[in-house]
Amino acid sequence: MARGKLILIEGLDRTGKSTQSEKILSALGDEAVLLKFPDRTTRIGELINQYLTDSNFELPAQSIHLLFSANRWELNSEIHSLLEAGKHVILDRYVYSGVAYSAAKEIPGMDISWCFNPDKGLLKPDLTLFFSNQDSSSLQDREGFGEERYEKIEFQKRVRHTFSNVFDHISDPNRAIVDVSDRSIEEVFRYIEPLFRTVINKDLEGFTYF
Ligand code: NYM
Ligand code: MG
Repeated sequence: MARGKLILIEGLDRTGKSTQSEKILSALGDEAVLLKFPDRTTRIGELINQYLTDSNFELPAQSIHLLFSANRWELNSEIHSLLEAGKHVILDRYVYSGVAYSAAKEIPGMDISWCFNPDKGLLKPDLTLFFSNQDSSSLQDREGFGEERYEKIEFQKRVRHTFSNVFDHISDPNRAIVDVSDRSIEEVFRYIEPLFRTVINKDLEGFTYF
């Protein structure tokens, strides 16, 4: 049986990642499963959720970084099994968010290379779509923006910049940038559908790893 494909939707906060991930899932039906990182339902995920939603719950930047990575590792073998069973796995955020949000804190010693290290060896997606908008100022208008840690315009600007450095650091020919500015949900979906369908129809053997 052909293995399933690993499709990653990445990007800044509130660029429509979750909406499009759901639309890909509906388009693929029961051939696919959708997983979201952080997965807040595990014990590690509960800690991450607490860190994101409770400003009184502090952790060293290194510790929360390693928890986000640990959260990916705890699902790695499940993702592997799903792909081997022929299911396509759609990921809503993954390694690139992990590196970009932490490195954007600009903590001495926590550079991109340090941040990437604990994720080395994780399954590498067959396709990564990076959702980007022209600038972060419209974020202020998005419902709910500002409720969680990291949802601040200044920080988002740094994350945007850091993502592009992360992409320079981690080479990947199977990555595309999707500019979502001024595009409706349907327009974005029409743009990405041929991209993920092409990957799904490919006959790939074996896996690649970060
Ligand atoms: N985030 C997400 C990280 O800082 N590191 C990671 O490894 C991942 C996967 O968590 N602002 C940040 C990005 C988001 C926040 O994600 C919660 P979401 O998709 O808004 O639930
Ligand atoms: Mg969010």
